[in-house]
Amino acid sequence: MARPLCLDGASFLLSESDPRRLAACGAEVAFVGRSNAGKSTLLNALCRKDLARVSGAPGCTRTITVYLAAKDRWLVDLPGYGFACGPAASRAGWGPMVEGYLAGRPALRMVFVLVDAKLGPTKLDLLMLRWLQGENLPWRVVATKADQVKSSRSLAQKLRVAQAAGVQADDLAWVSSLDGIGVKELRRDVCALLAG
Ligand SMILES: Nc1nc2c(ncn2[C@@H]2O[C@H](COP(=O)(O)OP(=O)(O)OP(=O)(O)O)[C@@H](O)[C@H]2O)c(=O)[nH]1
Ligand SMILES: [Mg+2]
Repeated sequence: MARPLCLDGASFLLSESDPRRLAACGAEVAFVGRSNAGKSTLLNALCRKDLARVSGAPGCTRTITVYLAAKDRWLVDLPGYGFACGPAASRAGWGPMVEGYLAGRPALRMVFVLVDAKLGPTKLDLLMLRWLQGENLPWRVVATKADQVKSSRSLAQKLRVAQAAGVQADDLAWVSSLDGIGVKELRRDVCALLAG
């Protein structure tokens, strides 16, 4: 019997700036969001190891970075949007790179859109959600850095973020890579999406 998929064995596969050069794979999930939202840190928390480079200075992940969760199963860390640093040429390349990737992957099973739990979705986050809906892609909102919301406020803030993002509170993943809130549940969901 095949072993259940587990992210602990994940490893770096490749880094690419041109989505057209990516090979096909059996199943993949992607992580997108503002620069500094915590995408790379969340991937590390999900895989329980330091796979992805975490930025001290935002805008660190500038290419599509693919990690192999299992044979033919990809975890994809996308460059962040909305941070005005880096050469203008690389900022201008963000749209074609990320949108080209997202729109061109038939095996893409979920796009996790990371938003800041304390701030809620920004205008750019809402634009991304609207774009994903327009493209008919599967997406889910993940509120990150939940440790920065006081526990006494977390229920009310979760409702506020869900409402601002236009989703049901039950559908909003509420996570902190720092103290592990919600990471186990999200890991289980990611494994289920990639399995089969
Ligand atoms: N408090 C707290 N800080 C976090 C959490 N996740 C990430 N951070 C911090 O947020 C900063 C950005 O994290 P990254 O994971 O590099 O963010 P990113 O979305 O990959 O950023 P780009 O690669 O620039 O798009 C780092 O200083 C992290 O330590 C979290 O759950 N809680
Ligand atoms: Mg990153």
